[in-house]
Amino acid sequence: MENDLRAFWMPFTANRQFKKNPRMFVAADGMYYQTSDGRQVLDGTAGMWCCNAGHNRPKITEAIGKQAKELDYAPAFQMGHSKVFELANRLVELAPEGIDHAFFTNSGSESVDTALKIAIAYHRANGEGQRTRLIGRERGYHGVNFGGISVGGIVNNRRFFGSLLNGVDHLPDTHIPEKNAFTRGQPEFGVERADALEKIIALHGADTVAAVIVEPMAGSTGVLMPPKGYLERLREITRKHGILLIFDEVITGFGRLGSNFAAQHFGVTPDLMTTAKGLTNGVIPMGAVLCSAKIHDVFMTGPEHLIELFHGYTYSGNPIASAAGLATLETYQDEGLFENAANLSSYWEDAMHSLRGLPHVIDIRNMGLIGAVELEPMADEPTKRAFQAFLDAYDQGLLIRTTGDIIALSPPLMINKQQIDELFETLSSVLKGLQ
Ligand code: PXG
Repeated sequence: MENDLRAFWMPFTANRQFKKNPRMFVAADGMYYQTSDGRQVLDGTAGMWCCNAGHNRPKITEAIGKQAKELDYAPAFQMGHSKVFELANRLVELAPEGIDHAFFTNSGSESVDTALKIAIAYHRANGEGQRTRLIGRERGYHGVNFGGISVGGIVNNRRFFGSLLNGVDHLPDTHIPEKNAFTRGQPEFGVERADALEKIIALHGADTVAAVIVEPMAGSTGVLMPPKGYLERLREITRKHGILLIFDEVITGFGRLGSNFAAQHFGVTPDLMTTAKGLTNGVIPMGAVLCSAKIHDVFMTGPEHLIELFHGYTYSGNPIASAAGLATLETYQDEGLFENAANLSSYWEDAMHSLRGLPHVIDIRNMGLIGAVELEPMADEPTKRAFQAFLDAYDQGLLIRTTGDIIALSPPLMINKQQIDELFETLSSVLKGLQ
């Protein structure tokens, strides 16, 4: 077995440990995975925050097969096909008012680097070529390409990879457990952390800053909620200084918080939004950057035969991905999945907070169909306790994600109350058994 598994260098995985004791899925349907040893595992994470409609959804799988037979590939540059235009229109309809255009990519990481490039190029096209600085946030996750890790704030994703992009600065994170532990929804404390932006801007000069990028709710770093008023404050400050605001909605997009996007959930509209994951239910790689007409239109000047933006990918708007995207959005709508997430969010919240008081639990946070349980790290062995919880949960028939000593939950939006009960019964038994 060890030999068979050698060639594949697995991403973000403890390769040697995995290959000694592999965990393999062979099938998936609805809310459940099936393992190679014939067990059903409840999907507590929607794959990796992407299978928002659940697994093996007929509309999506059929659309992919049909499209593959009809038009398998069309060149992405200087050629078109109808589905990608249709999908762009559907996305813009779902987005908040003022977001009018979609640029397609193949992943969240590519969406982030695309958005950062558009922001810098926008200022240049607008006669402000000196605005090149990018501001991210500590503990931010914006994928793994050079732009994304430069504005990102997760130390292990940065420290091994050289000097990264120049001219990047970071806001402080918004995690204040000493004041906000066990908050339901948005925490009370921390709006002043947005004011750090004024200081960063003053340090560099507003006219050198292109964009601020944040996750409206930080997912990968352990589910950190925006404090009340925080996103509004960021919007106010960026607008005042002519700086673009980018929301990285790779996780929060497509119903995760019970609304189309986090922008609508919080009532704050950015200039650009990055998406991926739930766009195609994770079934086919695809991402999209959504932006305002103000940004797009600045590029649409000059001679009409010239390319306006020197950026794009071989698979931007690939026909099969576009068909999968359309079928996914239809499934969300037909089944009322965003509404289901909104309706279940208080049941989910109560279930999350029922874990309070179990061994090692030092914080619980939740919003929409997202939750995190933070565990006290083992002395001298950070991350080990949560990873043990992951292994035990898998053995007991539940898939969870962990980051540091934080357990993150984000089930498919098709989940029902009975499955929520099943999820928390298993998790509670796992937590009770931890060293
Ligand atoms: N931005 C955000 C906010 C993300 O969460 C990316 C960009 C990058 O997307 P791609 O498609 O390039 O992976 C992400 C990805 C986890 C987990 O368990 C989270 C992500 C990916 C894998 C695992 O928290 N987020």
